[in-house]
Amino acid sequence: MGAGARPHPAHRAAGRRCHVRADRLRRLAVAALPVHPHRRRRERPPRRPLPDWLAALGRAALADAYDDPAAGDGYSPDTALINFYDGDARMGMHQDKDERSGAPVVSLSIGDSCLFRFGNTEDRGRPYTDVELASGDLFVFGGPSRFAYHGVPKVLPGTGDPAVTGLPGGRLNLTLRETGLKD
Ligand SMILES: O=C(O)CCC(=O)C(=O)O
Repeated sequence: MGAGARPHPAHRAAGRRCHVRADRLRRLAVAALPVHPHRRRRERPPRRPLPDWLAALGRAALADAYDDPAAGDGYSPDTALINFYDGDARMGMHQDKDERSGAPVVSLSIGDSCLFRFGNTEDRGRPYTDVELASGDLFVFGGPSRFAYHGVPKVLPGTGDPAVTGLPGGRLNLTLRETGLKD
């Protein structure tokens, strides 16, 4: 996966981070933009299958994060959850527990950087690690960190490059998940 692929040492035993190339980012930003994060359920269009190239990106992220070409084998995400953060947006500490599978969650950042808080599996408090996620960073929640509490205390406005992402401002986060849901 290109420059920045080596996970930060702080995340070797916890979540794992790597980086995605700029041309992929533009493709993802364009694909993601029509989805409004606050659209009410009854207004949602029917679910469409996750594009193969996006699932392949998830598999490549696992192989990269674990330094193991086989780590993505069998990973079959069926859902991409997309969050848009404007300059003031935050996300509180929470665990991702809705999926029926314990398969890893692969999280991709596009646009403005953010402060990402990666915690423990017991509660929302310390110990946690704060890490800046920039556009193109992939963060993998797998193994013992799959159900770690995490959140986004702050977005860093003006840190993204619209020429690369096509996003005029704000931050998009896209998480790949195996939900096992059919529709
Ligand atoms: O925006 C992020 O990096 C985290 C998103 C998240 O925690 C979630 O969708 O559950």
